[in-house]
Amino acid sequence: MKKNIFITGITGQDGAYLAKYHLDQGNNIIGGARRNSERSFWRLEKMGIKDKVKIVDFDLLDYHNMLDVVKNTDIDEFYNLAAQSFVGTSFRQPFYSLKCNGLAVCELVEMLLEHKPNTKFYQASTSEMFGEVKSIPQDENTPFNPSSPYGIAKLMAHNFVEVYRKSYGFKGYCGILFNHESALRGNEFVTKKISNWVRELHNNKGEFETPLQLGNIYAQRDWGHARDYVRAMSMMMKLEQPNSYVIATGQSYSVKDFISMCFNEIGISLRWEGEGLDEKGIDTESDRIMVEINKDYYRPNDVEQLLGNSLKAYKYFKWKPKCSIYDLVSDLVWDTV
Ligand code: NAP
Ligand code: G4F
Repeated sequence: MKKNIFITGITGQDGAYLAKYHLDQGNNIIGGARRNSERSFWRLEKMGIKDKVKIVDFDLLDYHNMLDVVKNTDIDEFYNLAAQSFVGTSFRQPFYSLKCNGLAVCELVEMLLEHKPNTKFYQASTSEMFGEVKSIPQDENTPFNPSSPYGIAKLMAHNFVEVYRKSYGFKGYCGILFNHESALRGNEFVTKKISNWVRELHNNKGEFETPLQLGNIYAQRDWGHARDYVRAMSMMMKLEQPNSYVIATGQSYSVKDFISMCFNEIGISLRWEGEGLDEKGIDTESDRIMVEINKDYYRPNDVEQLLGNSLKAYKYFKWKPKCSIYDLVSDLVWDTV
């Protein structure tokens, strides 16, 4: 039967992939988008689905707007993907991030429980909640230890959903998703920043003005493809019992590894020289400096290593990723959705 799917953050990376996934399943999509001076639907357009989704006004920071949407919309599955999603910004705008990613989610949960208790709710939780990790790999039993305002806010929302699930039977599902990327990723995230630079280098036949500038290239991430991860969201929402699940590939690479993979994709191999702020990535063939370290891109605090174990998701709904890290690098460098 056709379901009514509501997606907050429909203009974001996951919003676009999730909308496409549900449209392919024959469902109706209603997307929540906030007012901007120029609302951009480029991701939905790039996916070829802009005209297939209904857009309504939705802002996490407007209580009455959220209440109006919850009370007056017929919704089977509600996916809360909206957030201030950039960890770096959360250090500069901590209270905005706490409100958007934490408090507003608690308000939303409360109003759904009161007005639409049969609606299933998905919360976009994150591996950033593990922060300074207590064990490797991380699974649903690993203690949370956030190390950014973003992580603190997301943990607040996550805990709230879990407590409401246990206390009131709230139908809240949490996906603890590790980093996932695609050609629809925002340009400020490290994978997109690297792959954009590399693609331009290729398109400009090797010419560039300034080497690629990056911060902590020793951070390690478990990077998957957004297409695989939205499938996991929908699969967990099909289960009768709500629960929380880690979604990850089980493989971790450093930012430095990722840089080399992107350059390899256009036939350039790098060698590394120097240490700390003086470290540089150099084209082995031409000896030109391609990558430099820039202290402006360091954060006050960083999550050093993320590696997820998603065996629980496999056990309960047979999810595992289809895309390899090489598929992901290729989609990013060649801008393919
Ligand atoms: P994204 O591309 O940055 O999209 C975020 C979306 O939230 C955008 O549609 C944005 O709208 C919207 N938004 C921001 N503030 C809002 C507000 N006050 N009211 C309503 N909408 C607002 O992020 P994503 O990568 O798709 O991630 C989706 C969700 O998963 C986020 O909650 C993120 O924190 C979480 N998550 C992501 C990852 C990952 O690796 N991608 C991993 C774990 C968890 P505008 O277009 O108007 O800015
Ligand atoms: O791409 P990033 O900005 O992603 P980050 O901080 O891991 O957060 C993403 O994943 C989370 C899941 O764990 C999501 F919840 C969150 O919404 C977001 O999608 O940075 C990755 C790593 C960091 O260690 C950062 O310090 O790359 C390092 N890095 C090094 N140079 C850089 C840069 N990050 C960015 N964005 N830009 C740089 O120049």
